[in-house]
Amino acid sequence: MPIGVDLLKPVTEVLLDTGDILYHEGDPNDCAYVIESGEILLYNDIDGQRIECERRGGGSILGETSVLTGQPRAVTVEAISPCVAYKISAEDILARLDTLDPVLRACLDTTVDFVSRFYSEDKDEQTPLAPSTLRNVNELVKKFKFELDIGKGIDQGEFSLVYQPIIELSNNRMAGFEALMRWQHPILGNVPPDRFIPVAEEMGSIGRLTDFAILQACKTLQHIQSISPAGSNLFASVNISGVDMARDNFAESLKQVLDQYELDPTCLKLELTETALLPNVKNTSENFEQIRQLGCGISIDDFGTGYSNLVYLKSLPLTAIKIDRAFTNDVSTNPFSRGIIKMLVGLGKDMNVDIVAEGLETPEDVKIVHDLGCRYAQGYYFSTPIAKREIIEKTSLDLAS
Ligand code: G
Ligand code: G
Ligand code: MN
Repeated sequence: MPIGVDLLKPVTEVLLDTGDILYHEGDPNDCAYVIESGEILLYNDIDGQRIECERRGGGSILGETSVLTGQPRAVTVEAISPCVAYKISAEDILARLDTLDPVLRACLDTTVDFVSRFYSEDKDEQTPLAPSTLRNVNELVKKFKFELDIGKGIDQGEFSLVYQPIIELSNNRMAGFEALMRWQHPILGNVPPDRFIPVAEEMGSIGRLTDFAILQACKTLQHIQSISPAGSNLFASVNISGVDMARDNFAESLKQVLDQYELDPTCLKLELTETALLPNVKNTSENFEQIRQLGCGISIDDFGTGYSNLVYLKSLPLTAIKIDRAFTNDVSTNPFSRGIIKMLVGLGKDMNVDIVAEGLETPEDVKIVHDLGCRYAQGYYFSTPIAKREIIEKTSLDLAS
């Protein structure tokens, strides 16, 4: 389960030259380091004599023992070749530790105890090289790099939103739009959200991405509403992560953006993908309650896939269910898909929740989901996701007709 993003401190990159001291024996511990490349030497200074403990290279973690034992640094650490490392705060490590499976936690605690005793014993003179303890270091380093790139990308304007119209089937008009994030990476080019959102959720930058999406979507909505009074009923749907719901004052920050753009809160809908398990913390239920009190909508996205869970329907204050395209793309040939949609429409009526059919590509599919009773529809048949300028043009044409 992801850790609440407010608990995660940003990862920072540390570059060392040969001879640089990372920390001294006896220093307080406040972080650990994952070494990507280069080599460092761990040593003690005993009565002016340097006693070397061990060398560590790429794929090692460093400084973890004092973080885990809560003791000051047991050794001095010096770079013996140029190093690239990533710094992780002690708080972050301890928060991650709290999420561990209890059996693994016991293994770790026992090992820490063992290692502490090992460090207190006399050493060989030949300074052995410790094995890399992180088998997944490449994967981990890739994530760190990606996370740093996301942070840089936000600062440098590499992220943008595109907008996909959502149609009210009773009158075939645009009722709102879904904001979808795009990332133009300077080297990798266009990186799809399926690749960067999971990393941002795991590493902590999701909060900044969500804030960006909410701000930009509200700005676009205000722009459209200011052009045409008929646009005042249009809504913007923004995808958020389960992790966002665990953030301190997330609902309060939404209110500030809505106030800033003078938007009616009912015009903002948050789409929550049910594949992301909701962190079960106090903040989550408070945020849900406050967001509903504020008047914003809350939709369950991609319903019917992933960790599909009817308990969510029962326990969350939802305003809409978006049926995943897995059930709409074969609706004309598969009676099972039609049955599921029919069931969800019935459930929606009982629960007073709107049903949105996603991923519609043909007029036949649109007719079927309309006949089955879905209120809203979205998909390439109506429009692919389009740029801000285009959605503004499209809405002014649609509203004028
Ligand atoms: O637009 P595209 O099909 O590439 O989107 C793929 C997935 O990424 C979708 O499931 C969508 O919900 C998710 N996604 C797109 N934009 C955002 C965003 O701004 N925030 C979050 N959390 N998810 C997004
Ligand atoms: O998971 P979510 O519903 O947020 O995903 C939205 C994504 O689905 C968008 O990135 C969009 O590109 C994609 N999408 C929207 N309409 C269609 C469609 O009609 N067919 C297919 N295959 N994908 C679609
Ligand atoms: Mn969505």
